[in-house]
Amino acid sequence: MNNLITLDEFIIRRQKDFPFASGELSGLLRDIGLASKIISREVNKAGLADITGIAGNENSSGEAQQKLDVMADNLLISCLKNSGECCGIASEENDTFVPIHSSGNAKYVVIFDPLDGSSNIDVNVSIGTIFAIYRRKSTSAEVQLEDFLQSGTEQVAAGYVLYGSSTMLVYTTGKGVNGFTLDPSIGEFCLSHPDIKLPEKADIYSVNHSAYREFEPGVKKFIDDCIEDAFKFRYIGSMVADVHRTLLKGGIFMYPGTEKATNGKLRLLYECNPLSFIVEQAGGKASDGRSRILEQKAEKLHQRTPVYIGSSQLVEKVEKLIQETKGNN
Ligand code: AHM
Ligand code: MG
Repeated sequence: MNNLITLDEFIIRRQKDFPFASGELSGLLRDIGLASKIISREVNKAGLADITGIAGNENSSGEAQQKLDVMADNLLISCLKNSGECCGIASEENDTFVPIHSSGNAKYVVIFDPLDGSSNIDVNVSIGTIFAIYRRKSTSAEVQLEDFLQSGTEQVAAGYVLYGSSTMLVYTTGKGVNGFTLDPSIGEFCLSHPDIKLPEKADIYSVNHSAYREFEPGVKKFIDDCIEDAFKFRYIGSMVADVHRTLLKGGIFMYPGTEKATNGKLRLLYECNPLSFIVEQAGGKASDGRSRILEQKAEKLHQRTPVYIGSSQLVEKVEKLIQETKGNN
């Protein structure tokens, strides 16, 4: 118990890092922490829902049972609406952004993927919540699209919550990366991974191999070299879990484009920008194969991008191979 630091306590201590902070950002981070504890509770009983629920779409209390990703989305939206610190949100689950009218002069917008890796829910494999916080740009009464279409370098804070063998919240405000593990017995996130640094050691690669034939030549060559060098191959299929492993053990996670889907699958605003901010803050790199993810221009909310993220030397190597083999087939 001696050195136990809870997430809330840590956030308050860190507020002093920002001389003119009004406490709004701290409040927002605490609200996201609270929402994620509730999501964690629901995720942990996912398998029970079918046992304890009654036929149809209702549970034993007569409430409609929701799919977990919809539940997580609604929960985050209502926590952020109630917080008073956020003037608008955009969620991967929704087509467009939602202005929050009740928030007076709140200056932040939050962009999130409520439950990433959702195809893993039914098979009891790790999933996660990803979030990014930006300062509002527009001055009109209501938030505008431009407030959400900011480049990743403008992020004020970003983080993720991993619902795995334990629940962890990892976040950055641009001054390093810290990780907290949920202690369910006291219901608190406790600092467990202070000042995370992505290891230089880089002998793990992570990619959906089934699309190999459709990758561009530089990416194929990179994968061939990984195999040649006897790298370990790991792929969970939940970006949060794959990036979390990369953050702690080193290596590279990739979701390249293909001929049919030139920009791959993953979303710039909801997934790639926040995770890139974290990885860079931990000493790693994140690229779209040509340039830095965080400098990409956001043109629409659900924009996709190829992504190569992890240990600097591997990201640089794949960028170089892509460059060298451009135009080859
Ligand atoms: P989702 O937002 O629908 O859950 O999809 C995103 C997920 C990522 O977590 C993961 O990296 C990727 O999809 C896996 O895709 P694939 O099944 O094509 O390998
Ligand atoms: Mg997602």
